[in-house]
Amino acid sequence: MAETVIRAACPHDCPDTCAMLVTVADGRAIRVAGDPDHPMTQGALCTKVARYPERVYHPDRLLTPRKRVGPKGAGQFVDISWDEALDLAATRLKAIAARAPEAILPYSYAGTMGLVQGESMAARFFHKLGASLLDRTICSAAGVAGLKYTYGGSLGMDMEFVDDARLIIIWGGNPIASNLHVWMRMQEAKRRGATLVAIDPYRSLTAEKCHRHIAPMPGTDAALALGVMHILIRDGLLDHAYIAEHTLGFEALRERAAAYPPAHAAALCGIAAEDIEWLAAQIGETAVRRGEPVAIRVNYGLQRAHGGGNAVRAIACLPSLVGAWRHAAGGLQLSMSGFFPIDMRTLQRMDLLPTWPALPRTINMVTIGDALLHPGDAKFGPKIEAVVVYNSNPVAVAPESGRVAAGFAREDLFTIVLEHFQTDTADYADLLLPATTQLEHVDIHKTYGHAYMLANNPAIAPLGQAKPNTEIFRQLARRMGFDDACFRDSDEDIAAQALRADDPRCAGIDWQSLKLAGWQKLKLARAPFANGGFATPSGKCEFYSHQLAERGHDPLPTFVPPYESPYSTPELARRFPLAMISPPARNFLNSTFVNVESLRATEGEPHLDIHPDDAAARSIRDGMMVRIFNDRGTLQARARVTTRARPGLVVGLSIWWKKLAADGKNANELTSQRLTDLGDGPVFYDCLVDVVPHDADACAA
Ligand SMILES: Nc1nc2c(c(=O)[nH]1)N[C@H]1C(S)=C(S)[C@@H](COP(=O)(O)OP(=O)(O)OC[C@H]3O[C@@H](n4cnc5c(=O)[nH]c(N)nc54)[C@H](O)[C@@H]3O)O[C@H]1N2
Ligand SMILES: Nc1nc2c(c(=O)[nH]1)N[C@H]1C(S)=C(S)[C@@H](COP(=O)(O)OP(=O)(O)OC[C@H]3O[C@@H](n4cnc5c(=O)[nH]c(N)nc54)[C@H](O)[C@@H]3O)O[C@H]1N2
Ligand SMILES: [Mo]
Repeated sequence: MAETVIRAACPHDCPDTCAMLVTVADGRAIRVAGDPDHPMTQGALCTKVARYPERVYHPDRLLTPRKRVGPKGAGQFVDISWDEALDLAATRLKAIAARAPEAILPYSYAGTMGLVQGESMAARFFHKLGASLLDRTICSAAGVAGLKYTYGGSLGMDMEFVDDARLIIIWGGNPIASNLHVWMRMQEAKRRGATLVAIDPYRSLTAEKCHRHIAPMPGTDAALALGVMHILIRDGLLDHAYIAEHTLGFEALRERAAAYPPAHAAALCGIAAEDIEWLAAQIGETAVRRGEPVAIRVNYGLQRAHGGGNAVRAIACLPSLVGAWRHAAGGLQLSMSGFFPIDMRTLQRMDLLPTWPALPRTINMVTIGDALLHPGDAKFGPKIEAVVVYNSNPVAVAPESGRVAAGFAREDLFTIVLEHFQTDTADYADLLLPATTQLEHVDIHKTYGHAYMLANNPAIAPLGQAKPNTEIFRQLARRMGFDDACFRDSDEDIAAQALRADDPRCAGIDWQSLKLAGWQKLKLARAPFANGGFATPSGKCEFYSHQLAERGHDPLPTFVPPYESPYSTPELARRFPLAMISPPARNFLNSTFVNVESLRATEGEPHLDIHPDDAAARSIRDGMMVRIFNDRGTLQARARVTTRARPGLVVGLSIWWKKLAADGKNANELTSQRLTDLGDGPVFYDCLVDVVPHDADACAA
């Protein structure tokens, strides 16, 4: 049988955005592989995405529209036709929109990172409707803000060059699980003699393979970075020329760092002062004394606590202090998505808002639980009457899950969910609409971890009656009577609109060329800030930010303690002495893939890693079922007694589908809806708990 190979892109929320080759035989995708020619993908896919066909052809795929028949949350549906489904949706949305369009809320995130199946036709639809706006903060908002006030945007070094770095600091990230292709390059750097350091409260798969692991308590990274600065300044390990030419506010920063002598910083972080001395000496000696490249790979793990924005800001100052930007293999990367010249105005058409340029209210997606349950107050405004969920699974991924589920259980809420599967959120839908996967639709991708644009050509026809998100919103728009020309754009039209053709960074790249080639690199300088040129108002790396001062924030990076910790809330910490984090499991992608049996089998069941001392104090033995709890909820998991978790820390790798866990819950049962210092992001890893053996608990009850 003839096989064809289609050029595609991995759709998932991961910095690697791989170039994929999909082999199709007789209309069926039989294999997905990494493109061997793509300089980042290098022919390798992660275990999850290598199993993408298993997900696409999974027997549980939603293949017809469905209507709820049982109670909310019970997940009982009957099949209906597309006509019936779209009529029902349009009738309900029209009725609400006639009274109060803001009572309708879209809820979406990064189920696909595609610019077409993400916020294009969907955004046009909700803008035309005048629906509430959604602040899409659930992942990176704090870090994005930290970078914006320091560098002027989500900009940084290109990890394609990290092989040549001499010192690599992996700060709050676990690239073996979440950034595999950059890890492969870091391994190459290691072979060439680079020193690798991990800064992570948990001895992750990555941390155990680094030369040194520093384990601060969660949410304390700003103190660590300020301690490092203190030493660099104290010991004169600075690139004075770079500081003078390309930074703003050094004198003020010097004063700020003076308040963080190593002993003090170390106490805040719960580590030894010697760790901070060692780290500062490594950075200073490599970058300043030897003039060699120092690369810092920051990831989002460290910005999921109260002070997340300031933590990123503090760390982002380090490469400028030592002139690490002078090398292509030096500097810092959290995200480089800001380099991509995307035409958001055309894709999303904000101007379609009936009130334009006045905006409807904005709901922060992190606080969806409270927004659904606390209607009508000053913070949330009018009651939300309808939610349309696509590319997201809020009942599993949003914090304080008990409240999120209670919100979606409201009898007077009309919920539409566009999905591949009957997720925890889909169980609460009134109307469940089957969406296509990446193998079945067109898309175009920018990335946040490298500088390549990618095309996704469809490899197979849609399964069953599944439709692309775009087509669902297109047909809904027609039924709502929206007749602007943009609602007739095909997916290819939208893909062709995505890049700003006039931008020199896209020279030679357009949809036509991309479709054929699969991927093309933006035209960027190899070392983006070697000669300054930051995107801030001053054009410099802003140690001191006038914009932050104007907004009433501390203009200098500072240590903002966690909401929940022994020094910020001693009383709470006596009741709940352990800090819980719930970072990504290697075989899941957020809550995606949890229902793929082979991948779930590798993760086993929900675990909680706990240090032997903390376990002994609670009579917890390895393999025991434990109960984890705080004032927000309770959760069960199987204990793994291990020094991977530092003392005082427990770790539950995530994000499990609640209904696939024995107790129907996941880590978000315990997390809070509070927001970060900058960017209004979530604080998933700012969460005190206690743990007891499950059986003892049953006896006590
Ligand atoms: N396999 C897999 N890959 C993924 C994902 C997934 O779910 N699974 N998720 C994707 C998504 S949405 C994102 S946003 C990215 C990045 O997602 P991130 O959440 O950054 O995940 P990781 O790179 O796994 O790194 C998180 C690491 O930070 C550590 N950490 C937690 N709190 C702190 C802290 O306060 N300080 C410090 N220094 N470290 C801390 C954790 O122990 C963990 O090892 O990964 C993407 N890639
Ligand atoms: N406790 C805890 N909670 C967390 C985190 C954590 O580390 N710990 N991480 C947070 C982070 S970083 C993030 S980014 C969020 C992730 O939150 P989400 O973006 O909601 O991610 P997923 O859980 O992967 O859910 C995406 C859903 O979109 C669906 N989907 C995929 N493609 C399509 C499509 O083309 N059309 C439609 N209609 N649906 C599609 C998938 O089937 C999947 O169910 O979770 C956050 N929540
Ligand atoms: Mo994320």
